[in-house]
Amino acid sequence: MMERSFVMLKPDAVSRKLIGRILSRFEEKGLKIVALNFLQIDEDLAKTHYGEHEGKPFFKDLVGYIISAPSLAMVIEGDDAISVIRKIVGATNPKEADLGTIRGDFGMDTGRNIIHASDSPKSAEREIDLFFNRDEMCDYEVPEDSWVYE
Ligand code: 3AN
Repeated sequence: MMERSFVMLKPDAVSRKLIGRILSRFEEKGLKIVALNFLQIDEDLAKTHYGEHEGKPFFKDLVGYIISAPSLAMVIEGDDAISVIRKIVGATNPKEADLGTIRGDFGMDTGRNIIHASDSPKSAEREIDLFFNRDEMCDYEVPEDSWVYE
């Protein structure tokens, strides 16, 4: 099923100049970027985005980390995109994430885990709405699609 997921390269990914290498992984897989926004997230948006973690011991540090430098927010489309992207991203703790995943290859610490990706269709919808207007997403087809999907 065609799905859209919300993905965000966090401040560590941007500041460590990993944007190109990480975006390449999604493009090479056959997924399609349909929206991009480079922004410095403010505290209100960070707290809303991570609302489910409010009250947890790491919440304050998580918000501080997310607002500390620019992030790259995006919407990525593909067949079963939400679960495929979670596999590409890897486990929350980069030390435990499999090598070959983004977190497994680029990270060391849960508090600096490089990237966010929606964990369900419901979160994807909520997160996309939080970061993008409908008219900021592009519907487009490329000839390569017929070489990616049967
Ligand atoms: P994921 O990003 O893999 O879906 P979540 O949703 O459980 O993981 O956590 C959201 C974010 O909160 C993580 N990406 C990480 O930055 C932070 N986080 C989660 N658990 C911890 C923890 N035990 N210590 C520090 N930060 C955490």
